Amino acid sequence: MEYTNLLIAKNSGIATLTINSPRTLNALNSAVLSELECALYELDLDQETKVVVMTGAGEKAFVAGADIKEMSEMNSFEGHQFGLKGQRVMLFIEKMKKPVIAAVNGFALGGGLELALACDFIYASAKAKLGFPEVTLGIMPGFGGTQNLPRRIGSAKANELIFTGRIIDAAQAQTWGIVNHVFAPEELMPKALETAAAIAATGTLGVSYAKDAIANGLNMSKEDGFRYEASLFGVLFATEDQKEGMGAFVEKRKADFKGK
Ligand code: CO8
Repeated sequence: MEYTNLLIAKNSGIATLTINSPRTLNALNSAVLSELECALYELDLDQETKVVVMTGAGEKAFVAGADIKEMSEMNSFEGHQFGLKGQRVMLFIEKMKKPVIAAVNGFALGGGLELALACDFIYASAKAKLGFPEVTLGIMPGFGGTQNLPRRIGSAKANELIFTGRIIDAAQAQTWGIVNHVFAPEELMPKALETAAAIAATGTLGVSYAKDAIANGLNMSKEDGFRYEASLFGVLFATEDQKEGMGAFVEKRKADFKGK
């Protein structure tokens, strides 16, 4: 499918998905959300794609939030529908078989931070700024931020960030555990792609099942999570990749994974 607001580049199993409306700092309007939903669905089905790296176009922003101009005209019903539409995208990222890395190159505010938090982990540029300014607009986070941020960093730090609307820099976000690594701006994409390549070189079925176990296990009791892990672990023994990966180790050669 052709996209107006997204750029997708594929190379060696890695798809780089760039939200491309830099004039509005890549703000998420309904059209961008619809395209994101389609593009992520396509990438999840795409046999060639093993890892997705998501970033924003331009020098300034990853995504500066949901589109305030569009939201300013919404009634309660439309606001609810818009929230559900954004949440569908965020939940889909969690359910994708493939890892999605957020490369936060600038502002990640409101819905932009929610999008980054929906990804499996975040790398940030040293000039990134992150926060939830929703309360300063008379609203609250609505694309999963009240659920994903406390799960990531605990409720006390999440409360402080969400209740104040304060915007923090990349170093603070790393200290708080929102961001895994901070890089010089020109290093961000090379480092994100390097990590993506390391993931793509593995038996990606194992990665996919581990993502499933982690995401679903967080919503279970520990005992149920262990049981769920064991069942996924067992399924991997029915795959060619398990035979290939272990066979290659025993035969002292490089594994040639097929993803099946
Ligand atoms: N929505 C729409 N347009 C935006 C947004 C946005 N979130 N952010 C920036 N823009 C536009 C600006 O209006 C401006 O357009 P124009 O040139 O036509 O005036 C252009 O992008 C450039 O922005 P600035 O001139 O403001 O750039 P600055 O460098 O001066 O400032 C900031 C950068 C600080 C990022 C500033 O643009 C800003 O504060 N933006 C808004 C940030 C924000 O509040 N984000 C949260 C939005 S609310 C949200 O995300 C809710 C998510 C859940 C929704 C659930 C619905 C139910």
